[in-house]
Amino acid sequence: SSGEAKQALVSVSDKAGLEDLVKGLSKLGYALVSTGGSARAIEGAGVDVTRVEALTGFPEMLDGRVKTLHPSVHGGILALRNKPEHMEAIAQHGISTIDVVVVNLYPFRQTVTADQQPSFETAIENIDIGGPAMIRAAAKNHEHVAVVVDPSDYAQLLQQLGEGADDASRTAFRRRLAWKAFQHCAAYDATVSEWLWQQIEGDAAPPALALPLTKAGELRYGENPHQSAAFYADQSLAEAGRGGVASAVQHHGKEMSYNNYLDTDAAYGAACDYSEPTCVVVKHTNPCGIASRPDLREAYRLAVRADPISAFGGIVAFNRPIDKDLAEEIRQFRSPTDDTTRMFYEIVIAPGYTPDGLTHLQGKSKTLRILEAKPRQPAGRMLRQISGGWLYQQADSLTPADITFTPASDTKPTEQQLADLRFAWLAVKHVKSNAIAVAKDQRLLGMGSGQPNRVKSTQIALEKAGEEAKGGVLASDAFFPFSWGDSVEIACQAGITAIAHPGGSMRDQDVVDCCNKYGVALVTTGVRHFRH
Ligand code: 93A
Repeated sequence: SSGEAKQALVSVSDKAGLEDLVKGLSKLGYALVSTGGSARAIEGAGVDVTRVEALTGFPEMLDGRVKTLHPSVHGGILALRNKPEHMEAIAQHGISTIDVVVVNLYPFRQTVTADQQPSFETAIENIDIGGPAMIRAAAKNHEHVAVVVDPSDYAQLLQQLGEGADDASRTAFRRRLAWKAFQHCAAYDATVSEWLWQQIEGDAAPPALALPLTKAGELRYGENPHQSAAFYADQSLAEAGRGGVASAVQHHGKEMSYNNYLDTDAAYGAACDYSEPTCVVVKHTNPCGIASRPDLREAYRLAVRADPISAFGGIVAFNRPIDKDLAEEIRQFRSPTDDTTRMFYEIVIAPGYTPDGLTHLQGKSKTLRILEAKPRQPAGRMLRQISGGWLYQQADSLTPADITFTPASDTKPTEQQLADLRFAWLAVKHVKSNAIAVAKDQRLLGMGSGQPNRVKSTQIALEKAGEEAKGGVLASDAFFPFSWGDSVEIACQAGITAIAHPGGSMRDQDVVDCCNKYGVALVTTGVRHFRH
């Protein structure tokens, strides 16, 4: 603004850091222009401010829907300072340039994810129009305008506008601000559009997807040290309190790695699916030990014993808070295969800790990562990347409570067997396909995972269970492609007394005949739990 004071336009919903910012801008010689609530806050801080109505010669209209949408604002932001025609045009209309734009938007996401659900009309009123218009205009003209959308950038803004900074660093800073500004608007629009789709079609897969993802952390590397990596949080889930492992609090230990996040998500997802007090031990995203017991210490010991070799260096998840006694047990428990060695884990995760439980667990080792997260609810949408795109599906939220276990053989399952089948069925849901789980007395005895051949998964699960398979139950995540000498017969011969599978194979009758031959109880679930 030739000759006159430089102008900064401030219109913020989030007033954090505003006082220091406006005092700093004023000290640097900037004249402040602002909208209603922001202007009142600036006056409150004792700084002079011009109301945007004075600039536009127009009152705020339509309940605030039109506040800043005016050529006096947008001309002042968008004019190219090095183009004489632009400068003449704004001068003709008495518009002066705006050099700094500080805007953050109506808190749409917080509004629609609040515990008290807003009405449709209230949500609509929270869609910011004038704010993004200013942000985008300023970001487009970042060659001449600094645009700030994030209060954590205020300090650096003041520093860059001050005398110390050189032109090259100012230019680079404005470009970075512009990048963030477009990112801010894109995330905002993504949230609005996703909410709108939910109002129309609920959980159905939308025709297009844009997600409000923000980097939540740097990761040292990806699955392997030669792969760079970072971690992005889904803001809409985080703010709705459904952030799961992504929003976990780390109380202790080394930095989380890429593989740590994957494995912890698998472990906690499985643990939180069980309603009884349960411990799950995971290695490489697969549960290798699971046990439910009223006494969590006992659940923990049994979960480790299911496969102590795999549990070593694994992730241990609980669905109940950890107290001092349990912490002590985790700290001292020795390897069931070699009692000179204390068990070592990468991570312990639980929905909470008693104060002395936490102190005790911290004493286990410097490196042990101790996490606390809200009990996980499966997210509505699940996305996975393939080359060239993403796959969308609704989360597999079925639990045994939703499923009817229908007897299919001459021998009917006992109550005890049914309870164990439910337990095993929940286990296979969390094991990579082809998944087979062998369980008895509410604990996993063995599981076979990830084999391309179901017979092989069955053999592995039975081998792990060993002698204990006798009297146990077996669950299969998908139907048995039956032939004699196949999984079902191997299981019957190993002493399994009850089997659950989805059913639906052309060869179902062969499976039934085989179970009848051995007097084994067979139930069908009608649903499967593939996990690829
Ligand atoms: O309703 S709007 O879409 N229409 C506008 O013209 C407008 N100009 C700024 N919302 C508009 N804003 C937004 O008002 C800003 O993005 C900011 O979030 C908020 C600041 O209002 P106040 O200063 O009254 O608290």
